[in-house]
Amino acid sequence: MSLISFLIALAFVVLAQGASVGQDERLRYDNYSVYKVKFETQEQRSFLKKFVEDRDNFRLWQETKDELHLMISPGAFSEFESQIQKTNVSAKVFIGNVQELIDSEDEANLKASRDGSFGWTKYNSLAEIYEWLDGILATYPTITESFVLGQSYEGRTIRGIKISYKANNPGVFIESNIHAREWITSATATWLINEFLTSTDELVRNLAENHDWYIVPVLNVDGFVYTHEKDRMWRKTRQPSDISTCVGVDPNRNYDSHWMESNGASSNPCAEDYGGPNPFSEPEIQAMADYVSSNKDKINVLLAFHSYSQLLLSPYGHTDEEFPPNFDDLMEVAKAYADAVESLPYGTTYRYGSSAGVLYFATGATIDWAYNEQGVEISYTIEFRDTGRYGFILPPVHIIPNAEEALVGIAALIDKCQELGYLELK
Ligand code: 0X9
Ligand code: ZN
Ligand code: ZN
Repeated sequence: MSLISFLIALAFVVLAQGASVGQDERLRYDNYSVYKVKFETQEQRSFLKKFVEDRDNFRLWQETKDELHLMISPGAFSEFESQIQKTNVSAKVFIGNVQELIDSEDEANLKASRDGSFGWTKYNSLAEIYEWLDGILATYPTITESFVLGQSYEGRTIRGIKISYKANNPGVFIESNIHAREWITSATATWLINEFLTSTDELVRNLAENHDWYIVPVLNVDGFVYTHEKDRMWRKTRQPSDISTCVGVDPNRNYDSHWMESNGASSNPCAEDYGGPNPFSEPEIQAMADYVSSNKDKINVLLAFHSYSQLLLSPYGHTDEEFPPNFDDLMEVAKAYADAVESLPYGTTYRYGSSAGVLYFATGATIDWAYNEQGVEISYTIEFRDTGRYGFILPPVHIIPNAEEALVGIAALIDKCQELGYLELK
């Protein structure tokens, strides 16, 4: 074969497969677009979800009560169009070329890396985060304490930091980056750690010093490294399956609480919301569960950081017909967070409600397990910026504004918890 016909053949292979591997071994998403698909019936929803489950050409980005956000490869566009017509739903593009967003994120990272490694004008790698954490622990040896949740499937250490200024404080646990591609979560978690230790603001000092903070900036360490080195859009863990060539489990479906009930997770290893072969099949989730259950008497509040959608979600995830005993309090506390965010000049709004009520059925999630099985009465999933303009590839200029929103939101949330009597020592 001549070189030119080889290149033409190669181009066809690349086109047919959609995502191609770039020179640095990272998956490329040239001309992949993301669509908001509005559906009306549950039949339409299941049909569309089935349709995208097994496919390299389609990826589920996000879903709400009446919308699916789907990433489509350029090669599969006509198939997508005919499915849309067949299902009789409407679709609107909101990201034209995913690779363009990844490229500008890379550029921002490169630029920021030139003047020092760690910071909040770019997204940091796991190595950078851990190195920074070591510096923090060395600088504040009496206030901070390092802890280890355990080891990931690929053998990485899952680290956390406890910040405690005095004895007998109520405890707040923050889980972050359980989903690999949700980079804004670890950026926000590290910024909060820094604020708690360095801010001179009255509100922040009170918040920092009167509560014990347990913060795990990156829970899904293998997935996170994979998003930096191979596939920016990876969500799950990296443990291979015994029954499929598809890799990974949705760690936020893997906790042992109503596991796999009510279609709250998929049994298909290729799906983005695969619940795993059994509860706690993922070592990262087992490690997290072990840590939380042995410290549950010290944890008054648990927050799980996610993106995107600008939502506060509380239990339950397995039913929308029944509500948890303190649902009214949970709504009042969520409202305090949303109101505080709205009081900032950015104009960001948060909605709130129960997971199953506002979003969709999701079983085996961190907050439901903490609430149902560990008695943590205040537990929320917080879905950070944005609502889809950039989705997971939120430009780094958003990091500090998003983190400021989280800070005032959490301060208001904790205040409300105090008022309602949830911060008593257990
Ligand atoms: O589906 C999820 O795991 C979360 N959304 S995300 O887009 N970040 O993947 C929401 C989970 C909320 N549901 C429950 N906590 N049950
Ligand atoms: Zn059940
Ligand atoms: Zn998530």
